[in-house]
Amino acid sequence: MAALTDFPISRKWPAQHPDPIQLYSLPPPNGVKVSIMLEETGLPYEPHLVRFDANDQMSPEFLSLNPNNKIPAIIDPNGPNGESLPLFESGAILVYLAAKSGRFMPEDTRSTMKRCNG
Ligand SMILES: N[C@@H](CCC(=O)N[C@@H](CS)C(=O)NCC(=O)O)C(=O)O
Repeated sequence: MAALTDFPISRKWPAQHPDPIQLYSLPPPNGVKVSIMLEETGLPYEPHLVRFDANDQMSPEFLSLNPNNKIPAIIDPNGPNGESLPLFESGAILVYLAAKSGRFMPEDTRSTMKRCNG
């Protein structure tokens, strides 16, 4: 089972608190939507600023988490089965956080979509 310190990104952005979700991001829309989701779900997280003006997204440490050099990315040290889960792509992160928190995702997607579509 990988510990947070096994991820090279934690060398450039060390965790002050190793238990909460680690967020690597900054405020453009793709970053903000994950920050909003974390705030709305109340899931504890530790933010780390990825500075575009320093080209942080191209650093080997960041690329080890997301080879696409895009924010946002997260590591959940307490992912499924208690294992660390690294994740990138804002949509995938939103779905994961909805599932983890049990919020913002309908239990019955089909009937919800029928209601939306009339
Ligand atoms: N499909 C990706 C897009 C992420 C994305 O485009 N991130 C931009 C900022 S909003 C980025 O990191 N750009 C840095 C770069 O391209 O070097 C997602 O939804 O997460």
